[in-house]
Amino acid sequence: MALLSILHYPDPRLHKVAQPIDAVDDAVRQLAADMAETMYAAPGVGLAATQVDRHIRLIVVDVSEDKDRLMTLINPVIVDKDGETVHEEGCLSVPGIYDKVTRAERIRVRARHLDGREFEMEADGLLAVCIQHEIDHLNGKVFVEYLSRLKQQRIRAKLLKQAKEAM
Ligand code: K1U
Ligand code: ZN
Repeated sequence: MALLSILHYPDPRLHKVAQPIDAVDDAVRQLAADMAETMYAAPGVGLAATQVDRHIRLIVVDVSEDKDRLMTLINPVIVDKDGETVHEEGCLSVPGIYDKVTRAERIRVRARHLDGREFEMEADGLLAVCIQHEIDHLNGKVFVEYLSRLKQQRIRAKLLKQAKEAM
């Protein structure tokens, strides 16, 4: 397995729309394993392939306390949603920035397992928030885009300054 490097906002590659996965092969399984390792090491509770510069529809999520409930979702689609919840979000691609985002409270998701089988699941709480956040990544959307234009400008300037200082 390998640790992958994570793109940081405002990298334009974070806005690419990911392509559906036609066949779940060894390359996809390897990428999923590397993404899980990268998510746990960060540490984070989710990661989308977009964030590691792979533009295919693959996400990994684990919101459990003991980090023993890894979920890998291929071609995830929200087929039903209801309610509204406001949750403080973070993002491994926007380090050090946390802010409140309004999303659906409960979702029903259709996806494929790593063995190619299709499944549906229901989610609420942090799991629902995290899956919506990761699917946004696959659609080229970063959570800061839910914030005001002024906040987005400040975040962009702060992260560009940090990136310059790290060079
Ligand atoms: O997509 C990502 O960048 C991962 C992101 C997922 C997420 C977190 C919170 C709300 C919505 C989506 C993160 O994992 S940020 C880090 C984080 O939340 C965390 C880190 C360590 C322990 C617990 C949480
Ligand atoms: Zn994120």
